[in-house]
Amino acid sequence: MLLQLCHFQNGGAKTRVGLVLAPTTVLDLTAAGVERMSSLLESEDPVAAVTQLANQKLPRFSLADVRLVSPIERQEIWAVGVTYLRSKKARMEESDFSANAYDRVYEAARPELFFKCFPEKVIASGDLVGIRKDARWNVPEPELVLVINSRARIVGYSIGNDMSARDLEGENLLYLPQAKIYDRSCAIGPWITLGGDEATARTWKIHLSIQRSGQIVFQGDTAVSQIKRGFDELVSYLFRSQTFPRGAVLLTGTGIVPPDDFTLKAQDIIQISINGIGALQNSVVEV
Ligand code: DO4
Ligand code: MG
Repeated sequence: MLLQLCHFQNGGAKTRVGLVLAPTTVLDLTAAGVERMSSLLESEDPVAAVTQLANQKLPRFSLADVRLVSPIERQEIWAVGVTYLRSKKARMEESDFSANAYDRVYEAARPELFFKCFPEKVIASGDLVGIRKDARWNVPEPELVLVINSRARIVGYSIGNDMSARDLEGENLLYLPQAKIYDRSCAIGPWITLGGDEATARTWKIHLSIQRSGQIVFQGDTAVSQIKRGFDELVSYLFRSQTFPRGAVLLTGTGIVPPDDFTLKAQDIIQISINGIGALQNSVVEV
């Protein structure tokens, strides 16, 4: 059974932990004493812990009446690149002198892992996602997110947008951090889904649509099954010679690439959905 854990605010500034009871209700787990989502993610059996809490009589709210907040608490945000053939081809086309690097990393044993941001920089579903003012080719990267606890165990999944400035990335590989890390460059949400194993996640499909002035200006699809590397392989490289006492989240790469003449504009609305999880929606602002 899949369970969806969210962070929400109900009028006040306090962020509460909730269990989403599909399709429209949130059960308030903070009323049962859960102050941090990580206490559940770090437990021996997160699904059993949440199921036990859900059996209590707890306050319920309508999803429409609460504000969803980023589901990431204190985990570092990492990403992996060039995990889909589509991404490798796009990267090779956008870059003159780095093309060979992308070709090599796609085939290499060691994946391309990069630091994306600290949790304070992650924006929630419904917030504004950023495009860089000093870039001319900005795109969303819709990605499945692995939520990993401090013991390197994948305990959940979410939806991520690894916003990227392709002109900077293509100009010089050394500009990758600037292409990837800036204000509002990472959206994750709307919640964390517990209870799915890798085999289940590999049946999921990812859909991206971008609306401008009420019209869809791009849409595309991919399948999680197209990710070249196993989830355990990715997590084991991330945890090599490195510990994550507060856990980590890992964006698993993009398999949807808009055409080369497409760039995002302020006020575009980006929607990324993964069946089995939900939908992440953000409109775009220049930063
Ligand atoms: O080196 C480029 C990063 C590529 C990336 O973020 C992706 O494939 O998703
Ligand atoms: Mg990416």
